[in-house]
Amino acid sequence: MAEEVLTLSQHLKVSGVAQDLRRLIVSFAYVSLDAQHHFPKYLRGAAGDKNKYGEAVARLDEWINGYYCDELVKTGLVRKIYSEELRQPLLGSPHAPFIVTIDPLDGSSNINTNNSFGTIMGIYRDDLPQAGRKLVAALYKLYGPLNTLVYSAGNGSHEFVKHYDGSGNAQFLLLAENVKLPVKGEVFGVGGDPLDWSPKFLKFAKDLFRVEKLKVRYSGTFVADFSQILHRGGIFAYPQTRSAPRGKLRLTYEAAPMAFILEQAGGKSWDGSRSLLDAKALDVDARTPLYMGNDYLIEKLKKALGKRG
Ligand code: FBP
Repeated sequence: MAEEVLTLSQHLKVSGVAQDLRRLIVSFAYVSLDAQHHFPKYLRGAAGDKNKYGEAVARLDEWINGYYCDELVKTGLVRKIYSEELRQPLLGSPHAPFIVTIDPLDGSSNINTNNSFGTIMGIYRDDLPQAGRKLVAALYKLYGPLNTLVYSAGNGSHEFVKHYDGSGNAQFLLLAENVKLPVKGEVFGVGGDPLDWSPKFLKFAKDLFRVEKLKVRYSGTFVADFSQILHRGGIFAYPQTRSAPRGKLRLTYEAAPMAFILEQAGGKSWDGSRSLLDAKALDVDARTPLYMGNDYLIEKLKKALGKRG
């Protein structure tokens, strides 16, 4: 399989992605492969401090953030990094071409249970605040049974899997090019407490079983649940609730990059008023209600909530 399949570097080149952007994506991809060898040392326990949201920080959260930020700065391609784990953006090379947003470890609650978790990265040329439509690329890394990476540079969304080449070196080989959501959705996952959802949303969710005959797939890791939708179609939501009117997931670090990848795969995203790619937050840590999936299901949701936008 290794001979005739494109590597990530080759795919970026034949896709005509700009050289500086190719170098950044490839650098991150291989750093993310190397990072995994270090995980076991940081699996157990909390780092002891709290992050900017007052949440206990897992040791792996802290280590991955430090490792990725250091390696991204070393590329010389990044002038600023906004990280979910950093109180202030990290400054890199002043004249470098890119601004990076990163959720270094998405799915922290799944570390100790050895369930899938991942990393989400957004890449801009202009500084924030920006709407997600200004992304030049987005990618996510999924540490699951397979070690995969999905990227889009506005040229469709493409999935790569870690594999060893003839010389025993880890490579990212093309697994699925220009992935598109299946026309008919099969699965759905919704976060938050159902008893805290709005009555209209609760009725919509019941219809996903009753009318749409979808199956529940919810793991507690956004990138893993997103991967279900990307491959099987359906809808993922972390809705606004009475106790959390802005939902849980964060616009800059999680929603915008994943909405970029999703819309390149033919899916639609929504925040309750607009596409998540059109939402803009002055507060880089702002949370957002998040709905992502097949267009017909997002349209059905808008109707169920009595919204048009
Ligand atoms: P972290 O960034 O702290 O991991 O929180 C994000 C997240 O883990 C998402 O990956 C996931 O979709 C959601 O929280 C799960 O939330 P809940 O535990 O409330 O179901």
